[in-house]
Amino acid sequence: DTVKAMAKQTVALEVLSYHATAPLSDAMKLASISVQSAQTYCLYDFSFSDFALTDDSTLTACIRMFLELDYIEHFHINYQVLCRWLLSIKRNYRNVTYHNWRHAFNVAQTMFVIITKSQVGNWLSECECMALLVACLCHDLDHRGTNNTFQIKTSTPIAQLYSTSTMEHHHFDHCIMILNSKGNQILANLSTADYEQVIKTLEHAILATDLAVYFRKRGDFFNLIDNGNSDWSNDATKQLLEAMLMTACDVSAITKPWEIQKKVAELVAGEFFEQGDIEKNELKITPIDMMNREKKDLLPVMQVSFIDAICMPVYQAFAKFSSELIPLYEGVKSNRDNWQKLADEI
Ligand code: 5BB
Ligand code: ZN
Repeated sequence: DTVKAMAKQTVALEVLSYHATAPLSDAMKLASISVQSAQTYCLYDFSFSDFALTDDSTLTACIRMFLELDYIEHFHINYQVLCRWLLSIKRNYRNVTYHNWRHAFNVAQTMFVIITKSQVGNWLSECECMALLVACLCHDLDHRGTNNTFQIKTSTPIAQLYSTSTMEHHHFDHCIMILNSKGNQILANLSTADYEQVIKTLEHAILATDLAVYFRKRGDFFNLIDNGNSDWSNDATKQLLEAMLMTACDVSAITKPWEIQKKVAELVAGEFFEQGDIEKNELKITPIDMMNREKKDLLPVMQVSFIDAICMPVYQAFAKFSSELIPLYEGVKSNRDNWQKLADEI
């Protein structure tokens, strides 16, 4: 209808004024840089962190992941196109405190360890695994540092387009736009069938990063795990597995060594407080505690509830799914202890 058409036009104009793919010259420069070994970047470690890496190293580390998984050969990806696509993805993340390129990069690294160390590859095809890695890199594209509730409350053009999973639909649209941009088409040499499978997986994987979708789906996943399901080969169970993998990777900062978890939690809190500031100063409403700077002492208590309500169940399920994934569960338990100790001090 007319309202939707106008909203679509507004989003398109906004995107045009902000979005740009990377220049070819940058891609040529990146393509000439040598890519270090996976060990050098610690790519196979659950305790990986991006903190010590330069921006260029985050890009070469991504190339290393594609090389290790043999996707460049297998999917006939032109090396310079991969470089340009990665540069474009990076520049289509905004300079927000948490939902920026570094977050997407870390999420992708967790997916990389899971794909390489667990038996998900027994159940998911090469196409599906590559789609999951690409989905991680793209899943928060063009995030503005404000959540779905905020889009709805302030009726942004994106909220007029999508009333549920608002930002996630936008992240997917943005992902498709970059994949279709000249010089950025990493999927150009796939067969039609493979291309369709990758796009379908990408869409449901990115949409699955909406917390509401996780809550809707997780009961079925936990039931399958608890009943000792050992066959993930049908479409419905595969899709469920993929969705849960996206959540496990998205919130994986919660599984990291304490020093890393502490720093990331500060970034998450920082972004929430910035939304709270807008709500207070511009919308003249009282933000919820999580977004209220004046309630920042509640951080440890909130992290404990976040862990109990959202994180622990998903990592517990994955620990049962594959013993190789127990370290994620151990990590979240250890961080829970640390946050609980801090909570007890208040
Ligand atoms: C999360 C859901 N929300 C609608 C209400 C609040 N909760 S919460 O109580 O679990 C909560 C989570 C409260 C505070 C939090 O952070 C304070 C700094 C968090 C929290 N969320 N903490 C984290 O370390 C992380 Br990471 C996150 C994730 C933020 C992005 C949400 C995407 C979820 C995808 C499944
Ligand atoms: Zn995310």
